[in-house]
Amino acid sequence: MKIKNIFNILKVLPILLLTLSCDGDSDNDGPIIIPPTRVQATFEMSISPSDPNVLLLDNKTSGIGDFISEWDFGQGDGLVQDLPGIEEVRFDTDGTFSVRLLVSNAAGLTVDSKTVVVDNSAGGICPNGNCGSTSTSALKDAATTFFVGNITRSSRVNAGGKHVEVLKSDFSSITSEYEMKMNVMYPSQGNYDFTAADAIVNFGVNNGINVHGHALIWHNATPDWVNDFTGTDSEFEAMVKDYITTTVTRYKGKIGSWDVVNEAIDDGSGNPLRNSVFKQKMGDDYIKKCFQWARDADPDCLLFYNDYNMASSSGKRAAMFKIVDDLGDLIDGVGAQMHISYNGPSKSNIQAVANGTVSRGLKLHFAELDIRANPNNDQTSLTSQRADAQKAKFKEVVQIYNSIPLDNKYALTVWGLKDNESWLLDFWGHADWPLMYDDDYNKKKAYDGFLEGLQ
Ligand code: 9MR
Repeated sequence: MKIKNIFNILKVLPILLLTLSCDGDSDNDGPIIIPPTRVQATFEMSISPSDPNVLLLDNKTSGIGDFISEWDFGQGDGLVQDLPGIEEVRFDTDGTFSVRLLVSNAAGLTVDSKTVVVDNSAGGICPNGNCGSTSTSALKDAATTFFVGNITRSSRVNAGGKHVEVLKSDFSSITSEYEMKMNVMYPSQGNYDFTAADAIVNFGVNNGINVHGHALIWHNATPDWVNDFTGTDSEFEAMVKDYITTTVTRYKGKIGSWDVVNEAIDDGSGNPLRNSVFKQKMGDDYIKKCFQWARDADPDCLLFYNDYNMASSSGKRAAMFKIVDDLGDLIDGVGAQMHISYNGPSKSNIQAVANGTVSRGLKLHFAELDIRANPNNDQTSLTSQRADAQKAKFKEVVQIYNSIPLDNKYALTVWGLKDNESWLLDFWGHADWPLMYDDDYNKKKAYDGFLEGLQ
């Protein structure tokens, strides 16, 4: 609904023709017609300081000659002519609107458009379309009894910029998203490559940020030469021992913990051990051997077993605790990946992971937290209702973690900073918004959920 009155003075002016007189020594002498230039529609918008449901629209289009500017406020009222000064437009209804400025002259039509999101439960028109948090509390400062982690990449820590700024301001622990896995650190036999891992570890050390090592052994990040290993089984085992010893020793004293083995349990019936190349060549006790070599290389480093679906599958959880019990003193903690959704698994199933870990006197790492807001692909944008539900789940997870005894706490690691960087988008192949920051690093409601979970 437009506030100010519209008066219709259409400024249709003639096409600009410029006639120049020339010397006359060319066959092509004569009037030169300079065609009108296209004028690019441009506008700026802001929220009225005196009314959070009023948008201020400022037509910034400039150019040579005359042009007509018209607005489409995206509320079904058609086109209205732009008037001198700033337009004030009310947006009272929740929803997402497309505001367009259409500018035409004799050269044609150009359009500038911007999206307006209104969420009255979040206070009216959302700044930059972000109906999320305006909190200024840093996560790491609010969480005083455990590390708040996130993932990173060497390219991102090397580039600096906003990613690094947010990591440093909100997080007290980092995990390499993929560069501290065997396929990257040990790409060919006898040739280690720690370039990327070094960059990440050094970034953590230099900035006083804990580094969690992830992950020494994972069937899904094993280089081809290891999967196709041509030597004997004892040569294979010696190779794995050398890899673990070399890697853990390299970062001794620099990183606080390692996921020694990741995702060793199969999802199939009975949750047996996955039939990985490590199991095939080293036997069922390959996990114990790997933990022993890691322990020997750095006795002060916390050693974790890390796996997914710990909350949603009681069978897998039981298989995980069986592995953990068999490891005895070789293991310090359980890494429970938290790839979950706004609507599940239930609070009691998440609590069961915490209870099982605490009752064994182990540290708990809620690892790889992301909360899908669109698991059934029934949304094209993050609605206010879904953002609220996602926020509630973030709060629930943090509350459960924050309530365990101090001795069992270690870290809660979120698997990604901004929504558009999440691995889930490619994995599921449709839109989702599973993290705490939107694509522009604005804090979402999920961020407030995390903070509220700490209260
Ligand atoms: O998010 C990670 C993705 O960028 C990597 O390509 C992939 C392979 O290294 O690993 C992803 O992270 C996985 C994590 O290491 C273990 N649990 C499942 C995560 C998602 O696949």
